[in-house]
Amino acid sequence: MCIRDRGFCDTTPPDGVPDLAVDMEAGTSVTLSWSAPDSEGQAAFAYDLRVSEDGFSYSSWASKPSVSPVPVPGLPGVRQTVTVSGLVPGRYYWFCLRSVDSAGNLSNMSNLVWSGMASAYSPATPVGGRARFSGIVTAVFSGLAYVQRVDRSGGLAVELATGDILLPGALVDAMGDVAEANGERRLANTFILPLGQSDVPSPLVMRASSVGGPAFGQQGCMSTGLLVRVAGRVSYSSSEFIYVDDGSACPPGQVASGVRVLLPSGVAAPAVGSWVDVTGISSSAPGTPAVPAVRIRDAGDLQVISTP
Ligand SMILES: [Ca+2]
Repeated sequence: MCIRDRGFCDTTPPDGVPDLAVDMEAGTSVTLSWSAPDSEGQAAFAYDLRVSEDGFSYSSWASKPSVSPVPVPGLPGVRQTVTVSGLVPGRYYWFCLRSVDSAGNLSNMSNLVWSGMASAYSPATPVGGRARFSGIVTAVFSGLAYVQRVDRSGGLAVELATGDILLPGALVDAMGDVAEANGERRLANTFILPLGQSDVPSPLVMRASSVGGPAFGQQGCMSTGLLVRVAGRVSYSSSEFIYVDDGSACPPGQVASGVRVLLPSGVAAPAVGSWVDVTGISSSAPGTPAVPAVRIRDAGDLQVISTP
């Protein structure tokens, strides 16, 4: 826009804000902060902060509601904050900040930030509740990823939306509806925010009798969703799964002693009597009730130590 001021025509917008950040989420409000942009060496004239539940583009920005009140722009570089309230728990919100100078020149969009107004997942979260789970992706199957906490204290299956591409080692913040399949919890209708890339953690070594944890009548702590490692003798073998028996007691009523290990297609089943070292996700297989199972990712997860 050209407004003549002191004899010159100002067509230079303030700089875009590159460091908009979510500082705090509390109940129905979120606190954002950013560094005040440079407007030709001066403070900008005003901010326009917008909120959206489905992201932003330059063409959609103007149709999103503005947030008010927002602070008056400070001098370039000054850190500024605003608390946005009245948000609905269980939804996620995008925020985008732009500023204008006194001639009405509108800056570029800031970086986008996302706030998931959902509580962190815990086994006490009811099915149907909205929850959030952050961690490292350890395995990706068709339409499903397994995410575990960085400290390996828990894991969760996360349904992938069409087009979601995740690699093992991805650090993610996932939010979705808590659902259950085969006795195993998962997040459905998921929104996944990638945060970076790390290494896939080492598997947690456990006895066959601990796979799945108490939710499956097993011992120990809740291990569903974790990358684990079990070793033992093959007590049952079929093209789809084997049982690995390490001498620990497993729930009765299964086809063989030990814990079930699910084989992906193309992975040959070792014969009964083989000794194996298995890495995979502590998961479950359909049944009444569902049975605990280690879900291996690929042939490299099944090491045959000896054959009969
Ligand atoms: Ca200007």
